[in-house]
Amino acid sequence: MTNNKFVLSWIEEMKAMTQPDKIVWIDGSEAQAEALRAEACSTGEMIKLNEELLPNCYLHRTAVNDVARVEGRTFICTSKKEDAGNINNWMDPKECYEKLGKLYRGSMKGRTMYVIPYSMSIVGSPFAKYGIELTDSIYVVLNMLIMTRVGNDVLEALGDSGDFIKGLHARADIDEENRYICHFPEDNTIWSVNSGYGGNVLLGKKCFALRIASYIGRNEGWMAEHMLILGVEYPDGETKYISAAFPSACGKTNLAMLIPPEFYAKKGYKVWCVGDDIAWIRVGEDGRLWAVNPENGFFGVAPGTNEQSNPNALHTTMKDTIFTNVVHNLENNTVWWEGLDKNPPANAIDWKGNKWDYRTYNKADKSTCGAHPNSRFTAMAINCPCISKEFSNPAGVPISAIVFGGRRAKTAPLVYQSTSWQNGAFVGSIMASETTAAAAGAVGVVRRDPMAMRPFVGYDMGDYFAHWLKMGTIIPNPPKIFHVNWFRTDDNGNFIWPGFGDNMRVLMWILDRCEGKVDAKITPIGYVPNVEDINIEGLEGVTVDTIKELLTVDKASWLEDVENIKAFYAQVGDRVPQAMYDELAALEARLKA
Ligand code: OXD
Ligand code: MN
Repeated sequence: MTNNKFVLSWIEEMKAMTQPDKIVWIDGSEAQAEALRAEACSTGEMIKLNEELLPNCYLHRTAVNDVARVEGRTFICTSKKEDAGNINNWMDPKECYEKLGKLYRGSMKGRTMYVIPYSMSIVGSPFAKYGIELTDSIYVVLNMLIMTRVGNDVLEALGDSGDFIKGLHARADIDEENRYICHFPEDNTIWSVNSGYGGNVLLGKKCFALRIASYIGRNEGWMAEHMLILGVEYPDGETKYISAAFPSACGKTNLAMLIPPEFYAKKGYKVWCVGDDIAWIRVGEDGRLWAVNPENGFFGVAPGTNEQSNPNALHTTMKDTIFTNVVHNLENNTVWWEGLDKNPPANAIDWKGNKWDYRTYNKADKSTCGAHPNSRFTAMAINCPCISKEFSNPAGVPISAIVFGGRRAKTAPLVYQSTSWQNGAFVGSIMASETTAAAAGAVGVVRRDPMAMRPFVGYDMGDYFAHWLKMGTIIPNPPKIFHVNWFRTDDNGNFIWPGFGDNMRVLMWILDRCEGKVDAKITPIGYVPNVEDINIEGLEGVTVDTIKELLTVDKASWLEDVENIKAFYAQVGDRVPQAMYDELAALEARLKA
């Protein structure tokens, strides 16, 4: 497959440690993928679904103790602890290699090691970075074939170079106590052991495209961000692009695939999805920021996805998809999940592989769900009805606006605009989400999640803030930075804003601001829309008064937040740039004025 001595000697070393019976190189061909699917079905690792209703679709169940990313067992292994920072777990690289080496030793005996050469971004493009993942899981191979660009052309593009990310994954015993997801940014290496769950084992995604890439991006002067990218096409055919960061479980995939409200659709507006999770962003020759989605597919949360919430995602999953931990509908050999429709199958198997009686389902008790709340679909981006024609453009798309968002019951207004790049980076650094509380109206616990990157920055968070500030000095024509909150609630705990497709109304204000087409009101936190500038035409139940309520800036709750931010900055530690403290002090002063 290759004569690259860096690749071959590393594989030899990993082989000696893990001792597989054989090694199979993944070439990206359909014939090989088909043979692997058949093999996975023969062992029960995957179940082939109804070929007529869901062509080329499969179901997989993980172990019951292995259903999500494990932040507590995720480590950044830099030689100096302070380079990983206080927010990350750290392990000494030498100690980590030794510890995990013991877990890997002989773990592939009787098994096959698959070698997956893959590219994040278009092979050969200026954004492209290459990786090789070694794994003993066919499920991982088949997911990587959807999520990344895999095959011989990657090896050709790599040539003799040693510049690739070395990923090793072994299922071992799926032992929770010995599960580790470890990153060695100084060695371009990722080691994952004792898990089979996507976020821990599809090493191109969170591990490479965010944690390792954020480290590389800092050194090389670009950004790897936890952002969707979407394009809004105007009736005259021009398209403007927005990238947006939200913490996990805030509806990123839904926003990325938004269906315009009828009011806009009738006029000819369209929304196109470039990416739903990760953006790699560079300064282009024209001085603007340009972004690509380095992935090739979507690893989306299934529950709650339906014809109303996200028809585009649902249609994307109708073929060539791997479903993980959803309900197996035995009536027609298809799949089901909570929130898909109101017809749970009568004859079904739940995500744990047990017979499931939907009548035992109780919304308040997650353990009665048929599909795991974090069950997933792995689907091809090109199967998405609203995939952007720029999805495969190696140059990426120019970004007009960066949007940050969180889930805040009271504090953040529907939308506000920062006053500069530095102020916008500050707005990103104070991003937060509240856990949804059980009692109606009660406000949950605030988790600060800067730029939605808390679990994904591959180095010190303070240095990451500094990188954002530094980027501001090298972008001649920077995008404007905004913050949105779709989740404000009334006194009874009900969401005030309808969300979903109607979020486009807010995006249009954002784009109008970028064009200088609309005025705004300055407040202590930044620019807020004039009430009449959020278009509510055709929106039932939302009045000018509703918008007024959604746009209020409550100084008392912001001052409370300021205290929480101070505590968080202190936790991040002494590398938080002075400019961020200056922004915080200025915010406090404006709130108190
Ligand atoms: C994801 C996440 O899976 O952010 O994308 O958790
Ligand atoms: Mn994500």
